[in-house]
Amino acid sequence: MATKIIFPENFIWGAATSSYQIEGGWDKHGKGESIWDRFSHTPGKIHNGDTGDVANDHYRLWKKDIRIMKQIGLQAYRFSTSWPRILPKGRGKVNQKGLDFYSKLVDGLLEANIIPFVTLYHWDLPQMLQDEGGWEVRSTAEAFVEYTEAISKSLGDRVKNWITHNEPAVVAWAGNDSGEHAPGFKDLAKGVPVSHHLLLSHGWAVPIIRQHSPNSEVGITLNVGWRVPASNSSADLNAVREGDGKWTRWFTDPLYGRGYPADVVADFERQDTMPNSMSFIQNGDMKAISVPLDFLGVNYYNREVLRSGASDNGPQVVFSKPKTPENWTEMGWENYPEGLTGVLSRLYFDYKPLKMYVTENGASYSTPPDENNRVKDDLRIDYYRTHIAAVHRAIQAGVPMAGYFAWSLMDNFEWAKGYAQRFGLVWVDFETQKRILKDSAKWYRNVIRKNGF
Ligand code: IFM
Repeated sequence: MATKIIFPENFIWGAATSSYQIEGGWDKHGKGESIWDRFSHTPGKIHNGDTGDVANDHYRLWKKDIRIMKQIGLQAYRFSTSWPRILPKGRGKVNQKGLDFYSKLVDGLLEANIIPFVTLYHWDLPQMLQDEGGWEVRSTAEAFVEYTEAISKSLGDRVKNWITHNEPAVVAWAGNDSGEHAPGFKDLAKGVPVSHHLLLSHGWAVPIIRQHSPNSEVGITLNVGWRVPASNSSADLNAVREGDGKWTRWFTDPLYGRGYPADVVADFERQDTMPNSMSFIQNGDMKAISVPLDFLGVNYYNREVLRSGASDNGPQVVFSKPKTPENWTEMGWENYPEGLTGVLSRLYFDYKPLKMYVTENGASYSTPPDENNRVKDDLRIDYYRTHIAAVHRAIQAGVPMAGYFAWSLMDNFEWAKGYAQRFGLVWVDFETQKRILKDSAKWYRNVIRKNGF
């Protein structure tokens, strides 16, 4: 007989999205241009020339989307607010219509008995701030404080769960080092100060949120993968140390008061990218960054088995299992649920956050609707089942898990991959904006009902 997996009583079940990936309405009602508008409008940057101009048209269809959340039985919904919708120039005059949109969305969620989890920055920086240097310059962190003021003053009476940043590592390294994301730089020397200013803006924002949103909980969301060496060679072991250092410890260590990890500073210096050796750090910055948090959000998708020396572009991710759809999602990411238990346990026992959420977890499979309009996405169900069980194992090991958010509520704009990758519990026809609950959404509804499976 299958073992029953039942979660703690107050465990929260949700799903997540982000503004640029679903809203559309990119220039509606006074919204300013974001770096993702600019990037997606630049030929050659996004698969198939896709853009987020319309995306899921959620800016118009949000009521329908709340009804869908209700149908799935979601207890919480994690979404992000678009900075240029609220401050079209990044700072200065507030666009009331932008604030009104989120205010109505929050009211709608609360009426539907769904707890809003608001993320302030899920990558859509106002282009005007990018024109002044973007996150590479300190003034962008100062502008983030203005943005935080505006949104937390407006929603702080009703929103009680806040996330400052989503995946600052991806912002820093995919946006400024590999260049795959907006603004598209390929320069580690930019990425390093970008990471610092992201963290600093987080540290400055937390007390502002607490001021305007009493009795709320504030955290940050980090993407943390599970990295293992392809062999016991010192080169492969070092590839894991380096990857973990750059993508995880570079963020977790300063957030938890340990400063930037010395081995990673040395890695960066070896790459000759650190002129004036971290001179962008000013007095008080590290203290601000390590402001105590109420929770840590973790986004987990896959494992990386790393082999060093295979190319000049750093270690290669090697595949040790047959490349079947069960083992590899369509993103080319390994399906490895054990890594989620590992990541959650490691973060908890290393840094002792007060509590933790899985703020994103999910799989890209493009299973289409059949002739009866049914989406039989069994592979996604298997992915969720095994990963949710992995969260449960972390709880049994003593990790204070408070909730789980599926990525994503619905298929959406998957950044540089455009609409080709589908992560949704809900199928979206991007021509007609028709939504269909996939089998995984129905399966998840049962998990929520039973608080487990
Ligand atoms: O779609 C993204 C999301 O915006 C951030 N985390 C990873 C997801 C899948 O790539």
